[in-house]
Amino acid sequence: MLQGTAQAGVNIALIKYWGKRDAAANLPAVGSISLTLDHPGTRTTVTFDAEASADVFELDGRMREDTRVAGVLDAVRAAAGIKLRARVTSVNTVPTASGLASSASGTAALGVAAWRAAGLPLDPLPPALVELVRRGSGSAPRSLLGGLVELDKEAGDVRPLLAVDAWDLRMVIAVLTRGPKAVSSREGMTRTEQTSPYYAPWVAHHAADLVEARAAIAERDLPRLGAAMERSTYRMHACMLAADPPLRYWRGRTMDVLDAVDGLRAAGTGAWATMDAGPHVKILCAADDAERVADAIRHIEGVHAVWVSRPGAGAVETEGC
Ligand code: 2P0
Repeated sequence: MLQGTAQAGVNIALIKYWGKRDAAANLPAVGSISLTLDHPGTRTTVTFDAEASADVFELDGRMREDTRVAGVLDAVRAAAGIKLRARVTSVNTVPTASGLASSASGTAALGVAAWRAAGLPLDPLPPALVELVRRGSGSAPRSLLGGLVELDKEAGDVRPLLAVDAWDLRMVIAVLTRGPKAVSSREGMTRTEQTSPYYAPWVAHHAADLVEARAAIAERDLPRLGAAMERSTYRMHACMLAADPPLRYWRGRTMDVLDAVDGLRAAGTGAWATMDAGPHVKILCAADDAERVADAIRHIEGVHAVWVSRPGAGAVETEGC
């Protein structure tokens, strides 16, 4: 019996990925820059078992069918030259498929657990592992690394921009729903690519946002990084809103939290918002401002929970569940 367990944190994109240049290889049309968080994310155990006749996948105590899990397991089996079927047991600490980056932490944890279960080495980070994780979920390779991370659109690989403890940032997350989103990111991207007249301009302008964010990170310039993050966010959502039918992941309460962030900034607190394929608002700020930011949004109607996260480490092999 071959077994591995891994833990991966969620990552939040500051400069957004939306759209693919090669759907079959799941290669992105644009690069992205993200912050991996210390939020526990997903913990997964993979057991390749000679007794097992089929792969089985249990998420949060319930059996699931998931072609992406099968794809990751097949790729690991091919890399390791094994044919054994696997039992996969996974625990998610963020709501699944809700726009809180559970697919990134889930796929990264699965990839590392399966890789180690098959006895393959993790250090240095193998390109084949990055690729199979990216094929599972385009945002997931970013959770393999800690701190600020860039995913390159050409090769689809990842590189660290700034280590976990190099910049004491916080991400304050307003959790606005518990349920899954109506349209998956994958389906939403396809619809945007095929129907949004703003998709081509989104791709064309994207490189400048990456340049700006890299420069801001190099200088530890939070207002500059926050502004670049908000621009990338609103451009991505404008492009989605122009799809046919429109993709609108926001709720009224999303706007209420965004108003509160604008209010904080007008009153002199450095706080910048981002949203993904879901209604939740993630607010980037300095460590010293995190409690003030959390207090400003905690009592807004419809805010289920507020998490304050620090920069976190990349996916790691850990003890069994
Ligand atoms: C991101 N998102 O950069 C962007 C911003 C959502 C909005 O990456 O199709 O679940 O598996 O590559 O990774 C969500 O996309 O999509 C995502 P696939 P994934 O974080």
